[in-house]
Amino acid sequence: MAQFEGVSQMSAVHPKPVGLVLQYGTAGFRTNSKQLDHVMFRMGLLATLRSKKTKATIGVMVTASHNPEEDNGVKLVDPMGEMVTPAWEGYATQLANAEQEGLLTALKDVIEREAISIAQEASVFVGKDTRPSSESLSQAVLDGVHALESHSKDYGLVTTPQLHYMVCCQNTQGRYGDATVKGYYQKLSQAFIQLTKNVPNRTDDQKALLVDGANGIGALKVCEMETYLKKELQLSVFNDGSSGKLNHRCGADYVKVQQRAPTGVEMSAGERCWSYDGDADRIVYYYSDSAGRFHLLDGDKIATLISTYLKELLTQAGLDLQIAVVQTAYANGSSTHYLEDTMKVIVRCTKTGVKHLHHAAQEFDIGVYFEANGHGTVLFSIEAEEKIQQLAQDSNTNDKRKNTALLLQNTVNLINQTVGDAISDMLLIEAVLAIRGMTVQQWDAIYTDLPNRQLKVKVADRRVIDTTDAERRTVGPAGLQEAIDIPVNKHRQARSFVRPSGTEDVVRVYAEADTQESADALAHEVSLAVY
Ligand code: NG1
Ligand code: ZN
Repeated sequence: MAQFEGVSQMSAVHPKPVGLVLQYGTAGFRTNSKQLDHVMFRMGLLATLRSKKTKATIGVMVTASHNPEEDNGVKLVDPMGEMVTPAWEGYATQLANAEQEGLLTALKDVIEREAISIAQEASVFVGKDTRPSSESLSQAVLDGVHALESHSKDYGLVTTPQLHYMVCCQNTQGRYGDATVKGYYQKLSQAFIQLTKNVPNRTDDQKALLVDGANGIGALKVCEMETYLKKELQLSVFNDGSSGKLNHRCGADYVKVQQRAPTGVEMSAGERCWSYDGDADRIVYYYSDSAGRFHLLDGDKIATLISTYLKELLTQAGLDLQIAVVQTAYANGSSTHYLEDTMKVIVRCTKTGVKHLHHAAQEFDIGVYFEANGHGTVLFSIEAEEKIQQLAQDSNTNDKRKNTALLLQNTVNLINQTVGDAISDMLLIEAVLAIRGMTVQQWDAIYTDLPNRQLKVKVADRRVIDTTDAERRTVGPAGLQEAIDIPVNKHRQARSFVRPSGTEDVVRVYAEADTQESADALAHEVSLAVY
């Protein structure tokens, strides 16, 4: 068939290094950018097949998020903006690892197993982050799409959540919004302005924020967004990519893991600051107090702030909707306690990776999900959105309930429900702080984090570690869990677990305890058990 000849010809331009084996991990493929050209071409092919199968537009995002600038990666976006299914992750691995002469066979195997009609039209949206390698790698994706004679739209430089949003808008015929970057800014900024317009006496100080753009796409896009906000937020953007290296001593991952401010941000005591990661799907807030102490407000604090706000609105509106918070094992123990015992909301724990959290959040009327690293969003069920809309339009409703329903409606519009989105999350957090008249210090004081430490351990083969119970315990290799339990039992309020990273060639160690010294010692002791 002519299409397969095109694939053969083009794949010769994007050859696979013999013997190289890669795995579709927590967030797609991720490794040094020099090893990825063939993977990108093949993901262009696979996205086309997925589009033919689903008869919908599929997204391909070229990014390695928080990884160093030298790395790159790719992930596929399914029709409603969600991650692809496990079976297709398997096909991705199969296709990426087929040797050059076996590529057509691997491709035909997917076509056969999924009973794909190759004549079906296809459409693929492509986006990329600001890494130097992203330009040629996204071209390789497009080459893959074109080799199968399919339609593509290249969005160029966009954040990961923006690409998810475009895919969802396209596949819902505009019901979710316009599939343009401008449409995205308009929808979010209008919702933000509506939410904050009745907040009395917002001073310039309250509107001012410091931004660490991680020298990446987030910096670029938040500056574009700012013009739509009509001075309702006043941003000072640092690490905007004009001189520094992506994610180098800056960005959300650095700030969260190192528990310190990024370099390049000039912060004074009490100023509200936030950091994005390399593809702007994560956000963490922080400030330094008058004694110069650094305070981090991570994904757990964000989830608490948002769920408290939503719960209050639901009560005021008299809406009987079930709200839940979804976390991972990395969630600080204090946050889980606060949510369950004080807030009385349902808390679920899933494996690491937003696809797992997203899935769990879909089970509730309102599912707030955040990884501790600041990656998350809120999902509203169709029924929940309908109930909110009915109340907002009901002429028999009293003014107070109606206004609350309108606040809820604008909150829904402000949230990018397709995936965690640092720009949308930032606007939501700012709106909630403004509406509740809260300072960052008051938000921070809702509960106190247990001291904690994250470490990375390099081992010969991280895949030998097998976990269970949402990654909170290991079941292999034999004896490892017992070796972790011994130091855990020596410390107070202690918890620790290990798991192989899906994005880096390391084992991650997490420990928390009643003091920082204890948490540090525990993390160290558990690292020794992993070697
Ligand atoms: P890995 O490398 O599998 O731990 C990291 C994050 C995830 C997720 C992915 C994708 C931690 C501990 N892990 O995964 O939560 O965000 O990257 O970016 O933060
Ligand atoms: Zn990211």
